[in-house]
Amino acid sequence: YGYVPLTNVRSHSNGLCVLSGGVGGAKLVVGLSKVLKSTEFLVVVNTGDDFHHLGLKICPDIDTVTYTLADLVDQERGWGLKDETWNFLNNLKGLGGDGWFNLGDKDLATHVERTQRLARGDTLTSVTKAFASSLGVSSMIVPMTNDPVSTIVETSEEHLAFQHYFVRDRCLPEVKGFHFHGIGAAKSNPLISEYCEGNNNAAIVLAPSNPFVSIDPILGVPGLKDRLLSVKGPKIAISPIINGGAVKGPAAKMMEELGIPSTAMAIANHYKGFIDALVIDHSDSKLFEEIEDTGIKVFITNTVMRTLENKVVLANECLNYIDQFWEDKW
Ligand code: FO1
Repeated sequence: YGYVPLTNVRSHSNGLCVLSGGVGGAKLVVGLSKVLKSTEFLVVVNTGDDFHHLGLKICPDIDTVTYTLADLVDQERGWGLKDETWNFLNNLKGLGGDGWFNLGDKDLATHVERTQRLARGDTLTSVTKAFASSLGVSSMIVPMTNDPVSTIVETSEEHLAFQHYFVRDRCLPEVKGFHFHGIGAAKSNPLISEYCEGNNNAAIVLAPSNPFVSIDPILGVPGLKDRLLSVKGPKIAISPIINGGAVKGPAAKMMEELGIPSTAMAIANHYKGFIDALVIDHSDSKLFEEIEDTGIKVFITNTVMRTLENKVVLANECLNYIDQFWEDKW
């Protein structure tokens, strides 16, 4: 991380609830964490990517957000810990074990300890909070639910659990659809409703995460979407599609396979009915009118977050849009 002037720090007393997946969402959350106090925003994280592997409970998006905020994430991969070693994985492979999912030696401690704590009855929320605190992260990171939900990718051949599709099969199978196993019985994290209760004017921000496999599982938890809609602040999404492609991950490929054009316009249509505004990149400025015709307000800025400065600027821009909403300048 480079030098970022602290003059960016600002107050945002209405509160903000950001819905996030892994890598892309974590980048925006870092930006927000540099300009807001940790008490001023709640990060609701997707748990549809979670799975059991080698007897361990793995929560990739929670770990990515936590490691990123702790400045411990491997910047190049976007997930896992920096300065990682792979002795466990290599030895496992040497024994003929299941080595397709890359668990680093340091990262392994997180999964082992989380699995232990869950087995003795702790909730995923309390484990997440404890780990964040141990890593020096004061931001409020909460799983969408404490109950098990698994994103299933329906492909032309078979139904695959998300990590099997994403990591083992390298997103190669053709996507036909998605469903979220267990979601019907999942209770939304009570901390989200509590936050909405205490911050009735909170803004809701959908991070530039994959709409199908990161944001939809969160909005699909029974009652959660309506609870978020009931708060009075603006609901804003940042398009994960920039100039027809995704910065990282399979969002654009998924859209093509589903017969949806991979454009910011399609993102607007996907979130229509939930969002008031969509933040798009300069390179998509030609879509301004077409998107605004749907009744969704459009803001144009730089949404590519390569540097820390990019992240802080985008976070600040989102806060400016939210302020403008209250000043009735939309
Ligand atoms: N992503 C990969 O592409 N390959 C991996 O082997 C891999 C391992 C892994 C281990 C722990 C962890 O927290 C994340 C890991 N990820 C890996 C990332 C993860 O699959 C994705 O970030 C998310 O699930 C998509 O949001």
